[in-house]
Amino acid sequence: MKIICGNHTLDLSQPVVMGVLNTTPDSFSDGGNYYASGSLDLTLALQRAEQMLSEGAKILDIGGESTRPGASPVTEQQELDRVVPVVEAIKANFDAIISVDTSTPAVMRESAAVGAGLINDVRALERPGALEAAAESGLAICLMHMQGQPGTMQDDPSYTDVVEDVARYLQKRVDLCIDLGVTRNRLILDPGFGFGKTDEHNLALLRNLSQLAPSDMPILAGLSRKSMIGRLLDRDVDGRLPGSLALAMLAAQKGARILRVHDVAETVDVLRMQQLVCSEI
Ligand code: 7PM
Repeated sequence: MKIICGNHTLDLSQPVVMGVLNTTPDSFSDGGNYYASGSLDLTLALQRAEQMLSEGAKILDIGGESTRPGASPVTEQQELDRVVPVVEAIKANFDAIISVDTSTPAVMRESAAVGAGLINDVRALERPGALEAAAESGLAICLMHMQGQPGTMQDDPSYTDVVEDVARYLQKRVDLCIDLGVTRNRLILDPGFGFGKTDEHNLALLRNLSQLAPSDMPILAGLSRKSMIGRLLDRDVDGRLPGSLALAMLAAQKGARILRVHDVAETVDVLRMQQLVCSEI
């Protein structure tokens, strides 16, 4: 399985790691805060990028909007100011596939213009103009399922059948992309763990992961440090590495081809070990 990311081609015959690099000033979960005295410090962001790449990340995911409940909404200009310089700097220094975690058409366009390879949209291109911007970019696109809006999505998540509902939604978003000329080999699908889901919903999605996408489309799983681990194991965010690694391995076993994680070196080791054991069937 291969995915076209603008000028790059991403080989997904084995699962790969996407490392998270948040550029929001209030970000806590990637351990990074690239704001020194209020302004974005590109040198710090580049150091983190270099570290994740040396640890084996194949993709870096750059985000400028916090989807945390209660996070302050970001304006288009703020998001552009946070994301585009980081994409540009990483592109200038490293040969990496750069993903932009955005729902904003202008951020998609400007990021594509400075060398991004993938658009990672937690709103699956639902914002006005996003489908068109992503389609025209020529980049790979990750379509993620979310029920509700970030601020309130965890209030009372409800589904008829979570696996069927999420699969049907993703298929509808795929169809819209194809209608706009996006080729199938640019699309990645993601159930959106934790985005409008109870722990039982998340577990059902993980158990049935391969049912969520057509067999020619890669699945991305983002489970790293998520609050479901906190609740299921009673761990605060600093104690979620073992749970995250277990879930990364289980997701890979269930067919995930991209693991979105904060702890790159540890996850790469786990996936290598799994590959060594499981390739000898
Ligand atoms: C607060 C709430 C902080 C949620 C951080 C998060 C995913 C993603 C995120 C995912 C894809 C986090 C999330 N999660 N993109 N962006 N899939 N495609 O825990 O699961 O990192 S942000």
